[in-house]
Amino acid sequence: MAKNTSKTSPSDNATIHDQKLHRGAGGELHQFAEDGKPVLTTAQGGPVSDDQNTLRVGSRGPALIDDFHFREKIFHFDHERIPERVVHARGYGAHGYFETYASLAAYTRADLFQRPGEKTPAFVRFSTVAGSKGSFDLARDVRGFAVKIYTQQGNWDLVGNNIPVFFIQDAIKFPDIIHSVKPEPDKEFPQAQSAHDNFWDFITLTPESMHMIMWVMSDRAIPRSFRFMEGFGVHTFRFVNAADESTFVKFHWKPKLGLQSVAWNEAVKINGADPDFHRRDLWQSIQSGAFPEWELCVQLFDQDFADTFDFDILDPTKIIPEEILPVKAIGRLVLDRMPENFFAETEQVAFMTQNVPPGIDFSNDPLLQGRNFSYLDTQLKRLGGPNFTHLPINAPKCPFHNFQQDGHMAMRNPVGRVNYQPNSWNQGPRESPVQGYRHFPAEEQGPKVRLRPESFADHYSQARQFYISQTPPEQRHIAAALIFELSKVETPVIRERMVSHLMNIDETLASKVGHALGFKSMPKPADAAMPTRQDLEPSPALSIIERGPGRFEGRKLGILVSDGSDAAVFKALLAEITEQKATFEVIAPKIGGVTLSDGNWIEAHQMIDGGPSVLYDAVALLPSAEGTGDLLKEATARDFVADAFVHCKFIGYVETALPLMQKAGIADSLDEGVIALGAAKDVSAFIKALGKLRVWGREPSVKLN
Ligand code: HDE
Repeated sequence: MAKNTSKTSPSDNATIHDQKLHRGAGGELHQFAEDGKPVLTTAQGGPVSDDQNTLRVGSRGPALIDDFHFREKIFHFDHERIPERVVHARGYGAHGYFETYASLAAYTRADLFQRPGEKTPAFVRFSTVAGSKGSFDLARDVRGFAVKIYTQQGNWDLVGNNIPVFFIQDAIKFPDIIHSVKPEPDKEFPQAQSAHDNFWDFITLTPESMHMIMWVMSDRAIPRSFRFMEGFGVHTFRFVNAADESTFVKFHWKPKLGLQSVAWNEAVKINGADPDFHRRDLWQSIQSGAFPEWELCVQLFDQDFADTFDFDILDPTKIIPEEILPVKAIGRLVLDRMPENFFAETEQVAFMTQNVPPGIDFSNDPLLQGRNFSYLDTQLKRLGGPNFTHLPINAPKCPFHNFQQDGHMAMRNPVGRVNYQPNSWNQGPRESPVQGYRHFPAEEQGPKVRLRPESFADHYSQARQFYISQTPPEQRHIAAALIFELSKVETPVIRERMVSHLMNIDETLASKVGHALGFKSMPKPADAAMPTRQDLEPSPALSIIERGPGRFEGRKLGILVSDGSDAAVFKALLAEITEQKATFEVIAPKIGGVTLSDGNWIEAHQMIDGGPSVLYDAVALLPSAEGTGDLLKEATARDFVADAFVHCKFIGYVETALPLMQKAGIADSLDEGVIALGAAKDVSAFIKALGKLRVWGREPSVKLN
């Protein structure tokens, strides 16, 4: 037989004689190759002799169909993909726990809310909505914030978003809004973008979307990290206590590290520099032991409040401002473990709004009710059969018993004779009117109609309230986002239609946008079913900047160094950063690192081309005089400095870096955010200033927007 020249595995010359056979305690046969590694097997368990070459006639002859190993290997590979989620395809998950603060027995009989300090396992999946699974993280988009809590009374899925309202009031419009934002069907682009005609066409023909549009055009849609964003259950739910009394509830997740977003110009560049920016951030923080945390807060209210509140509490395009109905923290969610396998856990996790334990119930929000009906279909389609609850990530962690059986991939199968009830054999589980789920016995009556309630008709007042609740930089960002998005709309009438809606929200905003789009004259305000209320007070709770952390914890400093960088300043920076529970990366001309002024070598995390300043919350420029001379010639080094300045970041610098700052065009416009690190003692002042995160006062002068 011809000598085999294409083998590459270390077991090249292994023969059956080289293998060691061991029998396990249960009599199972463990086979080890010569190097001590287990023998590769087929899925059927058969040992494989050659994984490098298909079976063929002679070394150059045709392949043979009796190569069952090849057939099985390729067959399995060909089926590795399951359909991606039709929405929220790109996502990233983590495990953790929910900890209850105090008993909520007065409001709900849900078991997880009864005992202070009790921890319940949880899994969270964050996502973008529009892009496909391989799209980039920093699309302008809503973020999904889906939480599965494995309670002792079954799984509770709170499938929320990072924005507390939605585009539409009725689930029947969901395919339309989603079709409109997804790539246009003939071109199959744009990917993960709302800046195109179909989206804005649908939006401008759907005034109920205006409140949500203001949120999506705000910085909420470009979060800096999953760790720095809020989550919302969106709909009104019910808590139901042991006496079957109902209290309405809205759920909010509040991040411990405060809110933070990036600038749009930054988002665009991050997508190029690191399309996995949010994933990497979550991975790195959990792996390093900095576990992200949110408080679960509730707004609780009764029917009287619902009857007197300005808007219909069933309308998912409305919020209840926190200033009117304060939130109460009832527990915390901590994420402390990454999945071992992305596919098994994050990709196969199946969230369903209808998963609620006894004590949590639904309101008649028509969007929620449509969702309760819809999510089961999506799981069947994606996971391929009715047994998706057998997957470990979806299985309850409490005892469970039922007579469901068979179906594709059944992993749990009934044992014994009885698979029905009632039965005379005194076997199997029984229903329990006391412990089982009891729906709140709401009384309902009325004609069967397809009708939107009149109480849902005000589409502009809360859009306006959101806008006037923003700080000036945030208002500028909303205007800039609208201008950018509409500039990508090719059909002028759609642009005009949007500005006519803005006229009902805020005339100054409308004229700013109209002017920037080059309108010769302003359109008339859109016809409105109800006039915009001018009396709603601003709600500071809606501003990200107002809700900033005031500290640098959990943020990342980028430190630009070269050979000969001042070792004392570098060490002082590291000490302060660690003290703040923040992180840092060293960016150097070469990935191999640099030698500091004291002769010590330090490793680089990034080479300058791979570590642009958009990846950091603030930067420190520490190159030596000689290092600066070299960096001056590098476009990426100049961009590093110029971008940090334009993105309104804090910049610390040593004097030797000044020529680089000069070359980047910032040396003549230094402001309070550009801080000299003359000596190690200046470092404290610099790090303290970082808590403000950005120098928004700089923004108008750099014309970021
Ligand atoms: Fe979803 N949504 N949705 N949705 N949704 C899905 O379920 C749907 C809505 C949300 O990380 C799908 O498993 C309908 C609002 C999140 O796996 C699908 C309607 C909110 C996730 C589906 C809505 C959400 C989904 C696709 C209109 C915020 C990701 C894959 C009535 C409160 C969950 C899947 C994850 C996923 C249907 C509206 C949040 C198709 C019909 C409003 C966070 O079933």
